[in-house]
Amino acid sequence: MKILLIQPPVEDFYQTTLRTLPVGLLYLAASLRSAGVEVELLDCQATLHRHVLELPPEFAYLQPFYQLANVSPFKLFSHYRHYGLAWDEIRERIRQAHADIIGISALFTPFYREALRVAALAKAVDPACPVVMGGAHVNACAEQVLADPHVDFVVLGEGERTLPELVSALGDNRPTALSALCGVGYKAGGKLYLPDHGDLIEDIDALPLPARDLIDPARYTLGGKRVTMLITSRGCPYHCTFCSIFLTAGRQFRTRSLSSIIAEMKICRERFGTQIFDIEDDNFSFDQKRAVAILAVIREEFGDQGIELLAMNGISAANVNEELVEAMRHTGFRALNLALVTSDARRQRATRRPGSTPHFDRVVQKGAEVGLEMVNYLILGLPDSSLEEMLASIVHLMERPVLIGPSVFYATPGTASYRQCLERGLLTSPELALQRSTCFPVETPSFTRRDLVTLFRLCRVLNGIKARLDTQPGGAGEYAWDDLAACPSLLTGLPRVDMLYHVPRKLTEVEIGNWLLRAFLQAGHMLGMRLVRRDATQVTYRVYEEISSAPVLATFRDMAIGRRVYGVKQPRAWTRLYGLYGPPVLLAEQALVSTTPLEGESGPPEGAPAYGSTGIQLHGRTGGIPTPEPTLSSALCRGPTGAGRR
Ligand code: B12
Ligand code: SF4
Repeated sequence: MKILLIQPPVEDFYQTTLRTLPVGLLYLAASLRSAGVEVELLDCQATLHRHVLELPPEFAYLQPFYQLANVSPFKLFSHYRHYGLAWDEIRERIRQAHADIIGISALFTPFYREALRVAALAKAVDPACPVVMGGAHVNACAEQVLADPHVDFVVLGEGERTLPELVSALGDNRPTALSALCGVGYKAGGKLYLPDHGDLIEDIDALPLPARDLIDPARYTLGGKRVTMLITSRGCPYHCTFCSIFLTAGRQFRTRSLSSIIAEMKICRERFGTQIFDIEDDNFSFDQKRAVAILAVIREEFGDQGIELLAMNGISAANVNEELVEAMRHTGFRALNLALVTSDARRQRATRRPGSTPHFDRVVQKGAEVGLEMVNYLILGLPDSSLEEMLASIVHLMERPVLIGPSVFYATPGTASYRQCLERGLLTSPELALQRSTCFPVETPSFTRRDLVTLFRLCRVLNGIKARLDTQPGGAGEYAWDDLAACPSLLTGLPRVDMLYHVPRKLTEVEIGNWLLRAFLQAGHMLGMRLVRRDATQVTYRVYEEISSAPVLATFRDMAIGRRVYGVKQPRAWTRLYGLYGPPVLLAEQALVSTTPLEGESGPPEGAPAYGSTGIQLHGRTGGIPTPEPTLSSALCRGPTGAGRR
């Protein structure tokens, strides 16, 4: 018997290439091989192939937020793309595999259409070849998946035991055995038969190690070093209302032995040249003593061999103490990915999120002391959260030496949050493909999509400031913002909405970022910048105003005045937002810009003078050239000891 295991392509506004290693399928492949089944892997995402797609009609409402050709480093997303092998190629690869069974991994509810399309291709190639589907989406929406005409079987829970049994039953032509198999859903007599629950493997140490020989290890690199996923435990005992992990991996914390973890790491190093291990456990730190012990054994085994560790799935600070932070730092962790979700105590209780903000702060303090670069994941738009509460979370992280990792809430079927959204009519559409972060799918009476977009962009802007603080020379004490962004060598003055700027060369992302940040800090506006044209002698940009929420920006300003922004790599580097200039004034109040639309975007009017001393020309729609405001430029060029700093 031969099975073809497929990881489908995804269609979205972005892809995180580094973390697409199909470790679930590699576990399944290893178990199938142990049972004597021949396995081929078709990882549709193991390619750099991507192409732009027309935006599906149900996504059209996102267009105003994702401006194409936006060159701002604070942009959210732009094109909707297909990431992975093209559909024709997938069909051809399925045809060439001549498999007896097709197994498809459907991990993501929002990408269910991609998984079903792969199933349809498989049936088009060979209608008699059974198609089996498993993965987190199947556990969330088993009935819908099985109802699809191109899916013959679904497997709930973990598939390492069930799939080989199913393959064996199909190989021996024993359809009667199906109902006896744990976790298998099937069709008979026009009816769907779904199991009560999926399989949960108690002794995960007994599982054969993932069949990494089926992938190209050189495809997954970070800074030129090979990286792989490592799973040391499965399951999480917590009940966070938005999380669907329990549907697949249960609530029992199941662990692997230290010797098995080390054995896997050794194989990865020796056979595949792995240097970085990304621990993707559901809750790595749930048992702190165990986590510390794992790290001690790794140090013992690989001491000076340059092993690096990551936990990109995020670690809940709830179960992290000082000893664990130190052990992480001493065992190859350079970064600590935390997952506070929200700093608001009421929301933490409502979402049953473990831990507290004061404890999170202690972990951050320790992380900074030992030199870990930290990022913290926040969820924006949880049902019942208020704008003030989300802004407070953002400001909290702004004032800590962590990058802000915002994720927009989406509701996964099978979770308490999903039920809550359904009951209260919070889903803007019943279409499950929209239940992804990039779709901002949930609005409530307390916040709109525009609010969420603004909050999301605000996080990017604050991270931009943090990054600038990190590139400044080290040392204790205050870092003045005007040293960092107010006097960039190239651009003077504030960028103005609907102006064309003609520049002798392409601006760097840092230059564009500095300039737009200045508009944000001094004028309180979130601007974008579009590359309009590029020829041999000049590059033309147009500045425009991003869609943003005035209440969010106003509340943020009120909260942020006099507060500090901290760097990440240099935790003691900080600046005071608005400290130098006081509360920002609205751009409109400066009355610098006419609102008449541009007459085409063809180039500057004849004789237009250079703006500032940098060769940049402004092109206003009325043909007139607005005079740069002298007070602004002089304020901008105050030296590092300039007045006004608090
Ligand atoms: C790594 C990961 C990613 C990676 C991508 C992984 C990949 N392979 O492509 C990245 C970081 C890119 C990612 C992104 C997203 N993710 Co993610 N991700 C995970 C994570 C943390 C681990 C997956 C994993 O490897 N698990 C370990 C292996 C062993 O388990 P497994 O893959 O589930 O496989 C087992 C079973 O499911 C089953 N099985 C799986 N496939 C098959 C196939 C067959 C035929 C059979 C029989 C059985 C079977 O058997 C396997 C072995 O036991 C999971 C959480 C989790 N613990 O699963 C979330 C998870 C899958 N992600 C989730 C989501 C929603 C997303 C996003 C869509 C969120 C968003 N931004 O909107 C994005 C996608 C964005 C994008 N544009 O790419 C949700 C999915 C829930 C759902 N029903 O939709 C999860 C469950 C997280 C959660 N908290 O709810 N993710
Ligand atoms: S701690 Fe993490 S894995 Fe556990 S339920 Fe909460 S979000 Fe899910």
